Amino acid sequence: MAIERTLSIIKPDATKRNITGKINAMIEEAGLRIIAQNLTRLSRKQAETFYAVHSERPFFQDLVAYMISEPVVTQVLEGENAIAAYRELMGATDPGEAAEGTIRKAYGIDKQENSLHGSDSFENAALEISYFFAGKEIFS
Ligand code: IDP
Ligand code: MG
Repeated sequence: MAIERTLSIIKPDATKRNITGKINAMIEEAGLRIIAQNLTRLSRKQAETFYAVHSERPFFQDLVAYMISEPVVTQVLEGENAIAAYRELMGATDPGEAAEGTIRKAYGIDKQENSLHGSDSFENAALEISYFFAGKEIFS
């Protein structure tokens, strides 16, 4: 088993409802360590660049507007197989389809306001961590 790092974002629906601590508790209970964390409000440009892979999708403009509507918490998580482990802990994109015990099942509102982002591959984890944490302190 490899120790990996992944990029997590606690999204605006969760910061707005004041449940970032509850989400962090589930992350820590699952054995992932929060080794960097920052509360920030994304600019439109940052959100568009971060989600550029979805720029042709019909929900893209709504997604960007949502992502900049409130602050987000950006995090680097570390642990065994952290990338896949966090995707599993998050649950399905649509909280209505998310498994019991997942964070999206517990706290997600709908397919857009689903409380979390997690990197989906080793390559994207490295890119996304450098996008938000280049030059910033990361602990491990
Ligand atoms: P993921 O976050 O589970 O990796 P993606 O398919 O990569 O899901 O989509 C990125 C984000 O775009 C989702 O987390 C969600 O906020 C939003 N999104 C995805 N599909 C839809 C949709 O059909 N309607 C509205 N928003 C969506
Ligand atoms: Mg994705």
